[in-house]
Amino acid sequence: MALDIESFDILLPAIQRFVLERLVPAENYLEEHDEVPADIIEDMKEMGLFGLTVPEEYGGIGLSVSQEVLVNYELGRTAAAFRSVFGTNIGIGSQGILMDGTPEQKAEYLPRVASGELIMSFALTEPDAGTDAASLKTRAVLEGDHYVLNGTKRYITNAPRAGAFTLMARTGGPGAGGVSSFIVPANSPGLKLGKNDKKMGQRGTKTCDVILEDVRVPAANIIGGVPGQGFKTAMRVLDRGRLNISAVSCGLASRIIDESRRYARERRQFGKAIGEFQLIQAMLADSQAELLAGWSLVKDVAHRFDAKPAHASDPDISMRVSCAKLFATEMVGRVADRGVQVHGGAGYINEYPVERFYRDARLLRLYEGTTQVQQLIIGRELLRAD
Ligand code: COS
Repeated sequence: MALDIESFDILLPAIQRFVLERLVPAENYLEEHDEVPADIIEDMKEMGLFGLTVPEEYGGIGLSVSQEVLVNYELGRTAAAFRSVFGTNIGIGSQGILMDGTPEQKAEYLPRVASGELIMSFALTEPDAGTDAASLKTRAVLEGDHYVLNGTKRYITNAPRAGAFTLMARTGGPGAGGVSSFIVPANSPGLKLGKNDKKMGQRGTKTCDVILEDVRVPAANIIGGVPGQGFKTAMRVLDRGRLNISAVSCGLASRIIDESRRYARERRQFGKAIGEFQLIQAMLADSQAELLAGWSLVKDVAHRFDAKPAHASDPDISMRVSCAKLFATEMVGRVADRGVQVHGGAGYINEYPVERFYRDARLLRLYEGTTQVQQLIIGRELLRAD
């Protein structure tokens, strides 16, 4: 699956312009109001951003993974909250249906996802099951042709905006094999949202608890129709999600470097622009070299992702995805830190973008699998018997 080259050559510059002309100027509003303006969300729908990865047959644009990372790089060059509006929709929220759903599930949900009519969100994490996702406790008990769900999901991105969740619950015994993925409509009786989480950064993104009390979901809403496959669906979805977080990290690093070099050219100390001092140049140079290394890795993994049979799992690709997430998210952490350093005291002041990006970047090393989870996945694959 890929968008034809001519159309993509129009789409990518259009997204670059949208970021530069619409999103970057709205960053101050976002920071102040903790809200993405409604007119921007409408523009996103019109541009087709909600359907970037949904195949054309379901009304989307159908980007390949290699194209998707290029788009996410551009979206990474502004505040994370803008991408977050539609990011779960085209990413972890709907990919489970796309990868493992039945033809009926795809036909019912994907066209509404692509148009932006339906926001989907991914609900895996729980109060007692974060990194150890296979230990999740939310129970789904079969009663006739429905499952009854009870439990709490935590830190669920876009939950307040979601019309439906891809939600993992336990239908069987302990461990990964007892987990199923469900499509759970947000308006199901018994489903409640907690209050919005107050976060360190990424203002404008919405996360909260999703609380399930005797929520009845048709058995037909198990993704793929077969119980016990939900953990694998979640992991496969996260493989693609983690690569996209890596691309966003690279985009953000490039924006921080641009802000830093602009400041280094303008700011004068000791009678000259601070950019003329080699100690400032050294910080910029380290950031640029690390960015180029990370971005090369992300593009390489994306090409390999596209080359494997669609929706098949491949431990080697998963390992490479984890290398990309590990390197790119740690890299942008260092770049953000240097960005603040180049700005000196100004870097600690909220009106400068680097202060916000420093806080935004911190989450990239945590969500969709911490750095330590990526190390674990890489380590296991390296030590697996040949
Ligand atoms: N694709 C397909 N299948 C996968 C897979 C992948 N990427 N990764 C694991 N699986 C399969 C395994 O092959 C295994 O199947 P079998 O039982 O048939 O052999 C099953 O899933 C269980 O895998 P594993 O034994 O590796 O599970 P663990 O409990 O050891 O979990 C980690 C491994 C820690 C890597 C996993 O729980 C994880 O990624 N945790 C982080 C969760 C996360 O990212 N949370 C963020 C939420 S979204 S913001």
